[in-house]
Amino acid sequence: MFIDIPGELEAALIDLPLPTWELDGSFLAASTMERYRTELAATPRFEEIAETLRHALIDEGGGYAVLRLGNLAKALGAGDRFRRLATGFAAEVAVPFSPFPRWLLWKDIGVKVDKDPGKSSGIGYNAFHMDLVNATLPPDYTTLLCVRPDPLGGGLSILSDAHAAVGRLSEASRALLTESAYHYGTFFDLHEVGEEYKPFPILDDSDLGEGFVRFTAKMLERSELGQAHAEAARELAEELVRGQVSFMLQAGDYLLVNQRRFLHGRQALHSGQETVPVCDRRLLLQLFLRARAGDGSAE
Ligand SMILES: O=C(O)CCC(=O)C(=O)O
Ligand SMILES: [Fe+2]
Repeated sequence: MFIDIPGELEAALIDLPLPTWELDGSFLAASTMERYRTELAATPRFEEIAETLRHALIDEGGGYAVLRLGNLAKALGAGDRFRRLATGFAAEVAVPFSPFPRWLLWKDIGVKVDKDPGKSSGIGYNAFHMDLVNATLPPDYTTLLCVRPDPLGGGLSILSDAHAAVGRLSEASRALLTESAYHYGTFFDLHEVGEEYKPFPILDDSDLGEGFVRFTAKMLERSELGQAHAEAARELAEELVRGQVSFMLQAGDYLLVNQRRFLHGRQALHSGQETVPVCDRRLLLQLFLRARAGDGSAE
């Protein structure tokens, strides 16, 4: 679901004087959200675009959206003014927050040639996953703002409807996925995402098409799992790939993913990243969102 910004709205947003945001603990401050909302609501057709965005993320069959902010990025650069606008759009969906004390809201995802290639900021295939999978309360939304795509042309984003993939599995596999037999990764100094969840079930008792499918295909390679449980997880990974959509994020594209509906990942970057100067490499900015109580997507 790609959402274009009408020209009249772009023009108004380029001139909009959004102030620096403030934080309240790990969350965007309510006063900032109110201020942004007031300023944004006065621009032409903003409410309509915000409503389209919410529908794309929450409605039946939906679960992700790409807001095309490329013209705004071109006009404003990728600095604070542009980030404030993206933060304003995000706050229309849910409450922006940072689980990592090190990062104030937006976290850089650059390209590191010597990192585990399959992990965030690695150069390889980043397999289907949800972010913060091993937290009892993962972010309801994960969002990625593309500052620069891979100049060599790799790095397609991949998305897959998690509940649809689960629906294609056998009863027996689904039953295995409801058992607390899975674990992945470490958990250290994370805020507002609950406790470490270890071991965890991939599915809640009854997968009614809602709730998290707590899955990361990275566990298949990196966690010791029992054979039957690993096999069921592998089947889920295969179904996710079977149902995937892929597209290239362009500069200024803002991908928002409802983590209760869709899992995400990324194809490998193009070979030869070590020849690209660090300042020209692919760069995304990541921001997490917490659903507002009672908006239908919270538990
Ligand atoms: O690089 C990407 O496009 C996705 C990165 C990602 O999913 C992550 O870092 O959690
Ligand atoms: Fe991710």
